[in-house]
Amino acid sequence: MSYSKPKFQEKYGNYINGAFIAPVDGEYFDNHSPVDNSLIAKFPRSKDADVKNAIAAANAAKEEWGNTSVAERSAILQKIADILEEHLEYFAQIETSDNGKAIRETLNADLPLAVDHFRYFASVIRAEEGSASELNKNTLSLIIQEPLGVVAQIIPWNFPLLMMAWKVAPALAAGNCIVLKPAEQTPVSATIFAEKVGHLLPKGVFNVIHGFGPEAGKPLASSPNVDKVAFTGETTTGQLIMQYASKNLHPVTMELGGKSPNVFFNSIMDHDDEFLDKCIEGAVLFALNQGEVCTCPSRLLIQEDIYEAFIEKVIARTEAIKMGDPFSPDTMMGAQASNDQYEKILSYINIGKEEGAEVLTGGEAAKLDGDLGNGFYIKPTILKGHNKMRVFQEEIFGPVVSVCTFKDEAEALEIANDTLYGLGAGVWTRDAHQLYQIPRAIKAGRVWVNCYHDYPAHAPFGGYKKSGFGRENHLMMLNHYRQAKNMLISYDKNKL
Ligand code: TXE
Repeated sequence: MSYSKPKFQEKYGNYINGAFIAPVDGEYFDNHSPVDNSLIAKFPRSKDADVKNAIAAANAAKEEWGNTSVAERSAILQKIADILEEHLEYFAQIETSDNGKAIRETLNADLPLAVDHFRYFASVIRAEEGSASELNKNTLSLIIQEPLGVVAQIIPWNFPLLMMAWKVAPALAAGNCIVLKPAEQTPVSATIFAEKVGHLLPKGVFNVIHGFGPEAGKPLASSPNVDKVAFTGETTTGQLIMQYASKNLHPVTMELGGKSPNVFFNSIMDHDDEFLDKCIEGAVLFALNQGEVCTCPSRLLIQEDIYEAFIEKVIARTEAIKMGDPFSPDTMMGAQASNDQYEKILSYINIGKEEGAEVLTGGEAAKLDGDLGNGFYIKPTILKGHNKMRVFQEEIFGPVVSVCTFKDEAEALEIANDTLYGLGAGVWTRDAHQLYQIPRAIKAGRVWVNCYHDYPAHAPFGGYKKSGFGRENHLMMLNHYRQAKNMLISYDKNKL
């Protein structure tokens, strides 16, 4: 099977009230593919007026949608999953065109996970039961959950379709209407999603607004006419969005940056080659999705007595990563998502060198042949240094891992927790005590033990510290999209 950039329209609209609509002031921006910097299509450069129209459509739809039965909503979510699955290869090619990631990842991870997300929330709402308790023989307390109404959702460019699924599936399942703003770097999959599944939903339930953060994202997050703001992106942007939403006292959920430690204890070298191979793969996962993952294991901590032997294997495995045409099924690493991100990553590699970090492999852009030469490719890079360096402390969001050693458990924990962030972490060990005690002591919302980068829909995901709050995935996400109503019913004939 061969894959390529699909054919696109010259121009797309915002998706409002069940139709594609031109922006009010007629302005568009060009969206380019990071694979070869070729033009994909033009998208609306939306402003306040467009955002208001989308919010009005969502508000007009919320009463009826909020009153649909759980069975109806579940059936629609299942159909959405079916359609995504039916067009899996098409969507995978869209994601590769727009984001630059390798097709083997979009086919095997982004799309199947997105499909499963809709299936999970379709199922979980059918299994829910409410709560009723008799407070005394004449008083019944009933707890029911009601949708919030209209939710604003602002998402990033690293997993455009999957981040959309993480936001849209639980919000619809809980009975909300949505105004979604995709990142300006990756507007395509949300648009094609609306084109393919929009007809399944009543008009106004799902709306997509394109444009830039300050022009389209800000009026959306600031609007008094939405009931919640959900955001995934950079920590400083999250702080701004909280300020906008606070004016209206609107609840927010924030999934923000990370600088995740990946900690390897010496027992991994104990007589088990298969497990050791798994550990090496786990260390090299810093390059997954070109390192553009909020949980990228971007700090590699190795116990000092195995450092030389282990890092040698990690370097060899890193150098075996096949970079190249993202549409080729055997390519493991594709392009960075944008020129801005490419420049930012290279500048961090230079910062690391200036700080005195040693480049163990990579450390520069990758020059590819032909049209790919216009794309944004960076070699997977390992920097050796110490945890006070900026390359250990700041989110690079690229295929760059900073490695250091530790003596013992106490030092491993001190380094692992010496970060502003607390999104993900990895712990690799054969020691039964470390298996439990180390992840228990790491301040992060998700700690993988003897694995990494697994994102099942039914396991909660979210940050500690400056990585945000609220949880995505898992049924606990539903409660971020609804509010509890308590009905206190008296059956007493006389007494108040
Ligand atoms: O992210 P932003 P950017 C990191 C990564 C990257 C850096 C900047 O290191 O280099 O952030 O990337 C919208 N009001 N991450 O600028 O700004 C924006 O349009 C309302 C990590 O792309 O967070 C987009 O839809 N909305 C991260 C979304 O916010 C605003 C994922 C994300 O953009 C806005 C992405 C505003 N004032 C980048 N400004 C992660 N950890 O998941 C921007 N937006």
